[in-house]
Amino acid sequence: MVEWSDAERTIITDIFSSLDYDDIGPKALCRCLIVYPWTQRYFGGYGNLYNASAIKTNPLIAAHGIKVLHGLDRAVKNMDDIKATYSELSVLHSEKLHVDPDNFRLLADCLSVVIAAKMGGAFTAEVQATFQKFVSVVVSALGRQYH
Ligand code: HEG
Repeated sequence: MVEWSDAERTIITDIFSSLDYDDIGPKALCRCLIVYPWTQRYFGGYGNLYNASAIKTNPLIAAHGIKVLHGLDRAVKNMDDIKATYSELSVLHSEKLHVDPDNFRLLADCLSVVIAAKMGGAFTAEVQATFQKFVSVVVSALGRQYH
């Protein structure tokens, strides 16, 4: 069971309440697809992913990035039971989508980079530590049904 201090809860809630999902979601997913090109294999039906500029202007990718970020919203609202919150989503990624669970970490890291770039100096080491803890719990929960 993961324990969250009041300070950590506040940091996570504050980050997500000021987040522009329509901006950050697409940027994080695009970054993942560009930096780790093997992650493109799951989006074969999304049309043109030929290069970085095609990925960044692909409307299906943008829409999916927004959807993923809204998926994280559920963890923010259920911080004390992220594991159960994601059990169905974990089954979906494992059994239906066959997404290699290593990729959850890669996307989480890209999201951290994008949020850090947006927050600038406000993304202090303390904020980063808390955000890292949050995404680690999410990544672990999403990988849960693979074992
Ligand atoms: Mg996944 C679908 C969330 C990582 C590939 N992902 C979804 C959906 C959500 C979601 C909410 C929609 C589920 C539904 O339709 O019921 N994804 C989500 C989160 C994270 C994540 C929160 C990690 C932070 N996903 C992830 C990664 C890949 C991936 C790393 C591949 C590299 N997701 C993927 C694909 C689909 C979803 C291919 C189906 C898309 C579609 O149906 O068009």
